[in-house]
Amino acid sequence: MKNLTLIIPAKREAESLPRVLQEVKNLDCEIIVILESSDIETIESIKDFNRHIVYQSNKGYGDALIQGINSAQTEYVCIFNADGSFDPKYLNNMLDLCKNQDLVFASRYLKDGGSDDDTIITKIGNYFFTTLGNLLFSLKLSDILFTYILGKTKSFKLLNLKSNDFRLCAEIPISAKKMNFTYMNISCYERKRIAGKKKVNEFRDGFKILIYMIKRFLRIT
Ligand SMILES: Nc1nc2c(ncn2[C@@H]2O[C@H](COP(=O)(O)OP(=O)(O)OP(=O)(O)O)[C@@H](O)[C@H]2O)c(=O)[nH]1
Ligand SMILES: [Mg+2]
Repeated sequence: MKNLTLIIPAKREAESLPRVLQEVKNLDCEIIVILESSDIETIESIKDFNRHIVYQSNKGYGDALIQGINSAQTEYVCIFNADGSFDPKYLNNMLDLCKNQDLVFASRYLKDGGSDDDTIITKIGNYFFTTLGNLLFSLKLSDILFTYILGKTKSFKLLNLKSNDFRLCAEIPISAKKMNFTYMNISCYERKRIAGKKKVNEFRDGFKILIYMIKRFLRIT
């Protein structure tokens, strides 16, 4: 996996991030952690790991991912959460499949997939946004908001991503479809967040994503 970089966005993840870095320590790939320079606790928590850290110049989940992707030097990148919910056992297969695709999306809602982290609200939300994405943009995805995505770095950069917040989860597949990228879903089991609090607010971020999708459909953004 020498040709892969894990892009790990982290915000107030002092309890989870060290355990995630420990778990991926022996993988033969690059790792870039993106966080805010003011997040002293998280920075302190990983000082022994000697990892490439990018301090984001702005704020937000999308901003962190865009900066991570732009910093990657390898042929492939994979978005990888700092909360322990992404199981690295899928990386090899995703990397293999990506040889013939621009992007590979992990999905919790295919056969053999699942989640220990979903709540009834996130499950309904995901189903709603996935159905909407498939209807408005003919995406053929089964889990639009999961954002465990491995792709060719060149393709990710061509997407010219702009969303600085969780709207990025919808921007990636919508822009990939508009650019006629090749992509596929693979089944994945999401683990529980190790510790700490999730940063997504289902209602505030869900509303932003809804408005974003409508605007993309109407071509006003
Ligand atoms: N650098 C940075 N990382 C962020 C920011 N917001 C969220 N993250 C990280 O992005 C990852 C995903 O955030 P979570 O809060 O777990 O949200 P999620 O996994 O999309 O949603 P849930 O499944 O509901 O937990 C985690 O590693 C967070 O620490 C941010 O503003 N800046
Ligand atoms: Mg999470």
